[in-house]
Amino acid sequence: MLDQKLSLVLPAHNEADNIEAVVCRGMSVLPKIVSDYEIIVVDDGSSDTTPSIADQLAAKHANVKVVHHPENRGYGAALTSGFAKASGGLIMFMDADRQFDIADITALAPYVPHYDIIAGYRIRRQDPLYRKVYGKLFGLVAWALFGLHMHDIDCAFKIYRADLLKNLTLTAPGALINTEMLARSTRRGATVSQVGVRHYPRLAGQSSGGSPRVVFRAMGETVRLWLALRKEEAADPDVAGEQRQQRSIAVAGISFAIAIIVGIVLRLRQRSR
Ligand SMILES: Nc1nc2c(ncn2[C@@H]2O[C@H](COP(=O)(O)OP(=O)(O)O)[C@@H](O)[C@H]2O)c(=O)[nH]1
Ligand SMILES: [Mg+2]
Repeated sequence: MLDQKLSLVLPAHNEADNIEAVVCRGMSVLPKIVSDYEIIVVDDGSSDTTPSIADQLAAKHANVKVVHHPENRGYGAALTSGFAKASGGLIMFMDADRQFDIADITALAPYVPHYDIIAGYRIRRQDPLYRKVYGKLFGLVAWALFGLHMHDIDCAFKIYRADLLKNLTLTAPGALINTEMLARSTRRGATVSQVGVRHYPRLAGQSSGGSPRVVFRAMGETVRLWLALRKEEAADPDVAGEQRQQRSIAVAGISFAIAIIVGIVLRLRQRSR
């Protein structure tokens, strides 16, 4: 049992068939792991009944809170809104689509006192093959451009120390948020532990993580983040260290080549439909 308050942030976009089960599971598991907790559902402009289900859960349970975005703003923007509302000393986030089981927090909890970030990685990712390929390519880009060595950078099952997270300036409105959080944290010297977690197929609702809109947006966000961090590092060399400063144009070239490959795969998939 951790003697801390944990804020669990659940970004939700059209998760009417999942959100209640995810919140209820959180309410049954978290009291066994932490001394206090809250669950923050971020409804990101859902067009189904997610907003009213979330409101009902919050009305019934004092530990459940809801943030509504009147319009869909994206995964990163939803996480950022949830973090702003969080009052715990630990902030965790997890997808609200039942592809993770909050019970796996038991695997992460022992590392909490020793690390700033405990990042889950999906032991056997239950997504189509092309999603796994994108995941590996993005992992390579994140290593090349931001020096991150992650098994599964976008795994939505992570615990951060709240004081670290709340002091980061997060700008990515979409899927790149995970990379941005890790890149900005590790530049401040944050320590990361990686722990395997289970992953389940999506049984209800629609996956949007591999949609062309999300993927292309993430590419744009990657370039913007790379430029922004380079600028920040140039203004404050202490933050980065020389190694990152001198990351070569060749590495950027490899990353753009990967981006082009992903673009071609997307095109071919669209055509084959
Ligand atoms: N805030 C926000 N969350 C989203 C959006 N699209 C999906 N999500 C949520 O992000 C999580 C993962 O989404 P999903 O589509 O399953 O992505 P995948 O698991 O990578 O295929 C789920 O909790 C979704 O409800 C979006 O546009 N905005
Ligand atoms: Mg999913």
